[in-house]
Amino acid sequence: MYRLDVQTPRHIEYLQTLEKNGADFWTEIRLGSVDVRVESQDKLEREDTFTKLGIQFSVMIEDLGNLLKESKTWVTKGNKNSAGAKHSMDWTSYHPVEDMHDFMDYLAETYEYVSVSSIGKSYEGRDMRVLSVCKGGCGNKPAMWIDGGIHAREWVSPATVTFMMNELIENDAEHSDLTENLDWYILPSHNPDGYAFSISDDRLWRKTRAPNGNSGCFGTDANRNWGFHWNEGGSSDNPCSDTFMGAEAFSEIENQNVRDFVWERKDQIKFYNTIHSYSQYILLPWGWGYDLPENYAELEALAYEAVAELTAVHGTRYEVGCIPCLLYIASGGSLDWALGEAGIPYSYGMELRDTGSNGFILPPDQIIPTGEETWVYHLTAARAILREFGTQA
Ligand code: 0X9
Ligand code: ZN
Repeated sequence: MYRLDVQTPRHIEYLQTLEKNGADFWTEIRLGSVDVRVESQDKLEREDTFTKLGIQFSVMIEDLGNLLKESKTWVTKGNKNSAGAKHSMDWTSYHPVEDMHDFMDYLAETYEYVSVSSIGKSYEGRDMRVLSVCKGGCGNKPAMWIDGGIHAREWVSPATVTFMMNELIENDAEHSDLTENLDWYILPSHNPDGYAFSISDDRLWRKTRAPNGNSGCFGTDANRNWGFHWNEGGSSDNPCSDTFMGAEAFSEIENQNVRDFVWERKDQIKFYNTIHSYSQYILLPWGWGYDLPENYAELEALAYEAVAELTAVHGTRYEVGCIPCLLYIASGGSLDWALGEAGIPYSYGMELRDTGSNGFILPPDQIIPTGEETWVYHLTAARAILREFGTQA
């Protein structure tokens, strides 16, 4: 994996040619920092071209092949380590979505204020399950929405989301104001088919898994498929591209399922966070362009407050900013829809660890520290939501 410093339109043109010829980019092609995978047999030739074109480069991951091989040993399936264990989830390895669902079932069986519901099935027929955490019944308090795994290969996202479920509920006594005064809706896997495929076949798979007509290519980028300013830039109409927007807005059943669940609760939900990796960014709307929403200052203030607490946990630094300010234009993203269509005021995206040393292939010993700091981010955000929308005396 190379990290390139892209400076001119000529650089961009060259990289676009590489992409057309099948090169795997881990970021969009844009001015600034771009991460790209190079096959080892092409190494010298590529470096030569980078130098000729004046593209500065550094090696981000020396031996990705080896890291990918190693990452096959990072998944545990249905293994209840200790006798009498109630579920097989842990945060020292990655798990298939079935283990996450068992864990959610365990929480729902154990705590009367926790329930699990299926919001529909994925294209391949997997359940999409949301955990609802509502003391005294759902629907009477301001609510928090968290989802993970909209992009299949970003494994630390569902791992972190389930870590936070555990913290929110099993350690409720330490922060019971959060469940007394708020409802929580948590979806660990927005794209269970893609996630399963990234475990079984292609560790770097990003999209959903529905076939795209007779193109021979599969999957839509579920974070380019939402119906607010859909197809307004930063997405592709090529069904083989990793940022394929879909044949139309909400073509993906997974997106329809999430849309319908959130829409029904749109007046209740005040905070929406869709969790990705990597880069250590808090992403603010809009993704479709450089315009800023009218509540941008409030969005930014809450993010900075919560990031300060996140950083205090393990020293991890995050940047806060609008999507094109930090990354690139990306239309059809879920957080744009959450604010622009559903009217959820505090709508964010988050790119978890790291900044590129492992990228998407984050070693499992980083799940717990990532979970701990991301939890504190949400704890702080939740208290800010309570300050503004809470009704308790
Ligand atoms: O490109 C994306 O979808 C996100 N980055 S990632 O590397 N995780 O794929 C950025 C999301 C920008 N968010 C929205 N447009 N909503
Ligand atoms: Zn992502």
